[in-house]
Amino acid sequence: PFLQNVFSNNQFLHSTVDTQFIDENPELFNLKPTQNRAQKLLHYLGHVMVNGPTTPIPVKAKPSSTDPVVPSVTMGDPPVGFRDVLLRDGPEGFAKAVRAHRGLLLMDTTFRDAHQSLLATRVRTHDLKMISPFVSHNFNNLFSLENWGGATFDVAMRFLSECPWKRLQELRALIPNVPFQMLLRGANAVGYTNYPDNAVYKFCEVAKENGMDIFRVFDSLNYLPNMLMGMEAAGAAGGVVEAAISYTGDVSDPMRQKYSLDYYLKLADELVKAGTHILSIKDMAGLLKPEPSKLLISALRDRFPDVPIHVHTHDTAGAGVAAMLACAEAGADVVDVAVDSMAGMTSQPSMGAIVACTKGTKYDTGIALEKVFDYSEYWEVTRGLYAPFDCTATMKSGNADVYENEIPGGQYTNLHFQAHSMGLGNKFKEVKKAYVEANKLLGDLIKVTPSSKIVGDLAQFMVQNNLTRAEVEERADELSFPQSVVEFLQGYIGIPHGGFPEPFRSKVLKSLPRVEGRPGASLPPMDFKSLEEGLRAAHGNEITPEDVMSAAMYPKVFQEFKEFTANFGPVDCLSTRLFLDGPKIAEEFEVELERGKILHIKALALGDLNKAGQREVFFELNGQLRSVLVKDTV
Ligand code: 3PY
Ligand code: ZN
Repeated sequence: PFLQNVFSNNQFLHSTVDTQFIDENPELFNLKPTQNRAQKLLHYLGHVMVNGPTTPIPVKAKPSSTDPVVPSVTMGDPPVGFRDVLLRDGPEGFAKAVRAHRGLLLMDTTFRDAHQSLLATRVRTHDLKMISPFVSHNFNNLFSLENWGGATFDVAMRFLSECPWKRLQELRALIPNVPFQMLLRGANAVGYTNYPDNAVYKFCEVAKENGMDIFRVFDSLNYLPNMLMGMEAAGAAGGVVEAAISYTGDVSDPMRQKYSLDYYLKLADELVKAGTHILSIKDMAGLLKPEPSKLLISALRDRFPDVPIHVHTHDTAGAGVAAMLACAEAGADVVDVAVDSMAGMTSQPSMGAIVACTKGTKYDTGIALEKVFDYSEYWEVTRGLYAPFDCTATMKSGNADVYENEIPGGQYTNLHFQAHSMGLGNKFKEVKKAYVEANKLLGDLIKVTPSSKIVGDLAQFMVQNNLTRAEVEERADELSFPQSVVEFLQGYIGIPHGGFPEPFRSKVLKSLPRVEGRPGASLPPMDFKSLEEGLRAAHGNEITPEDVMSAAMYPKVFQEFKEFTANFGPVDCLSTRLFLDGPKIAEEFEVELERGKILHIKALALGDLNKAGQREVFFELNGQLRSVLVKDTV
């Protein structure tokens, strides 16, 4: 924002003001030197040229050198979409319109879950913005675009050095007609632990103000009190509440009855009774085959004829398209897809496949297949820029073993990658087996962030220490379990369906305290005022309400992000190739700092190593010679 200091405040400059005016407006003396964004970016680029990228690179692969081409977009305003309905009729009217819609509706996950599952959540705002006008003009028939929440919030700051709120604001400005959807981890908001209730309420309020429309609220144990709190927070903010039941097991298997059809229907009853606008089934591991899809969705359809049903899945086994078609036939209103080149494996099923398979039927999506091809081509080339993070470096196909291990999409990719990067490709099987055993030890949990991480931590602990399930059970009182496991047993994320496993719990916890009931209920409220004051003291007066929320969710990550940008400037303005790889010598390029403010940069030369272990890197910036001194740490 424009600084209203004594050199710029109109009232101060042009009228006689008294000392009271000065007293009441302390920002008049906010005299920080003008930020030299250009020089900071040169510092960043020089740093990348000398030392490589600042973000950790898991795969030994370079970003592709082919730059994506954005398909052309017609001039003028984008066509009317479901967001126009939402703005006009509010959440209830929107839900009615969705239910009344003929044909199958789609949510596009390309901007969130698809890259969280395939590219370690690394897709940058820069590449999302480029294709946004095309989405707005050609995909106005979407139910929603999932573009926020889940892991994106943390990763944006931690690994991409960009502000998640700015992403939301910029996408909102470019896509006014398609509802935006986010994944809210209930009482865990966009983090991994329970936050005080007022933090979740405030988070939803600020998200809604910044353009978020639909809040998919889940709890990793389907723990109803946590879910209700998240739903109330989203509803109080004026958002569309989409309560999501996390799905595990197999409702069509008589041998797997802990999570039976009846279990899901009873939970759905509670969520509908609590007033959810949309009811969602969140199949985070991709366990819904066509048969259980039919059973579950048709039972929900019969029970709640007026509530829109939205199904989420992952294509890990390769049966995602078949399952989503079965859901549509059983009465689902909306299913989740990702654009073809970002679909499949641990991501969502392919948009093009669903659009093609339903074409001309009563489930026709109304989406033009040629536009899907254009969209997919953009993402295919863009995906090449993220080669250093792409799971296909090691993962070559889907795997139906997910029906046994029930590992959620994103975690499946992570565990696969970890095993392979340690040169232990054949260990993945062992990790998956241990995951199954760890899940049994913990009483057969719903597994999704953060409960999936707890099961994963226990599995890793078992592999590392070469322990079987029987040995863990036997020696539970003497082993030092991972902290996440202990805290889970203490009740810090809620109570699992069927209660805690005994005698395992008592043996592990001994006299450690146990949380009674909903964890957030016993947390003291967050003091936003003092948090904001602390942030102003640390980072200056330009702290926004959005920054306060970032710090509330991730205090340390936010601080490091602020320090990074104070040093290296707005790196989100750089193209992804420049961000990850830096420019080549003699390369000329432009960087748009803000609308109309463009830097012309040429990388000239890398100097020799000096005695202090530094190199001078030479650039031309808007025709003038500039250099930066960078410590060579390679
Ligand atoms: C998340 O919590 O980030 C998820 O995607 C869960 O499926
Ligand atoms: Zn998912």
